[in-house]
Amino acid sequence: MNIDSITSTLLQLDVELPSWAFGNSGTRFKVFAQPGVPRTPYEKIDDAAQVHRYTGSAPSVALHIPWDKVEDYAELRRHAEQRGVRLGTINANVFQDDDYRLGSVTNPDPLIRKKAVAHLLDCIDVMDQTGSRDLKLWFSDGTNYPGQDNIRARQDRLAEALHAVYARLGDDQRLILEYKLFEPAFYTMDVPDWGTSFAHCLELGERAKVCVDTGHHAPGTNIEFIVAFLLRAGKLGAFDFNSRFYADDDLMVGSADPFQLFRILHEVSQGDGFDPRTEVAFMLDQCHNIEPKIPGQIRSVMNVQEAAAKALLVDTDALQRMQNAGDVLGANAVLMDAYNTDVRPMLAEHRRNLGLDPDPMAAYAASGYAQQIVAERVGGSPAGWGA
Ligand code: AOS
Ligand code: ZN
Ligand code: ZN
Repeated sequence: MNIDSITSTLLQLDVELPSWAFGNSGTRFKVFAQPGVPRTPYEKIDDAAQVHRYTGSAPSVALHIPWDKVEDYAELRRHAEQRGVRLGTINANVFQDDDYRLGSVTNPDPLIRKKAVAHLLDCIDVMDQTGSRDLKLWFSDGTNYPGQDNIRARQDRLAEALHAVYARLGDDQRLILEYKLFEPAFYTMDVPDWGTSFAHCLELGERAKVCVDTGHHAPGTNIEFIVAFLLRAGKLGAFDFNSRFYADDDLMVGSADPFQLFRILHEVSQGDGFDPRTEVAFMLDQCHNIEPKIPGQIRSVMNVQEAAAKALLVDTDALQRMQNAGDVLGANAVLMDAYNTDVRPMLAEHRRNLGLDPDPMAAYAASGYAQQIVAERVGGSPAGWGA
């Protein structure tokens, strides 16, 4: 194995952090407030910068508008740069207003559709100031009951809104369309699966791509197939990484099923998705409801790195030989050899070479930052889900 080529690919693997991972979050049953969580978007960036400091692989932060609304985005951008990170994907939010009870861009009421599209266009204004490349769209739109609305008409309204947004993008900006099987709508979602997202993106053009959120599928869905298909078609724009046992659990990536993450990243590797020129954004979309948030993000970045290192360890020449020879067991063994390799010593060495602590979790714990934010951040209203 060529360890140098593995580590040079790992060097290029940037994992984008979600600002909302640092704020308080929970389920519809309870939000457990944690002491020391950020009170402002500025403090979320400070915390994200800690994750980058100890992993060296998380140089950008995705924002969520309006949760991360500030007066001056250029100032927020400078703040990020001073902390050694940059502002990344802008996530739009057209799901939290009372107006959106029957949908946002697919709402039967044209005035509400207009309001939703106006927000999406505002998000592009924000991107112009933050220097962000990607606008990520996730729509909670859908219906709960058969007959509630016209499924085809809702697709027409969706297409119309997407066209208006796409037309406003700058030359270097992209529209990333996320899909989700169910929730909050339970009968139909207007973008329920990768096929729907893919079809709309195809119609829009080159700069419209699909986001695969690993938690947004039916149980048993073969996500690596979707990844392989989209990469082949040049339409894989981004991942929202997280883990799930049951539904959209938003747990730490690689925790519930590290083998699935390996299989997904093997397809990324096969499709040249680790090459920055392929422009696949590797984002986390997670909430840390009961565990501390900064270490939760550090652990997640490490989980992505471990699965990526294993995927890069696959002996692709041997694999192809076995596949061509129809050697079913041989081919499977090549893949499993890579998966069963303990890559942690290699990653520790990689970090040492970068001047980082080989154990990011321990280094962060020893830094005293967790105690410092508890002492300093008293009395604010934490930002994030439910803010
Ligand atoms: C919702 O289920 C999606 O995963 C979106 O990516 C959402 O925008 C994100 O969870 C934060 O709002
Ligand atoms: Zn997501
Ligand atoms: Zn989700």
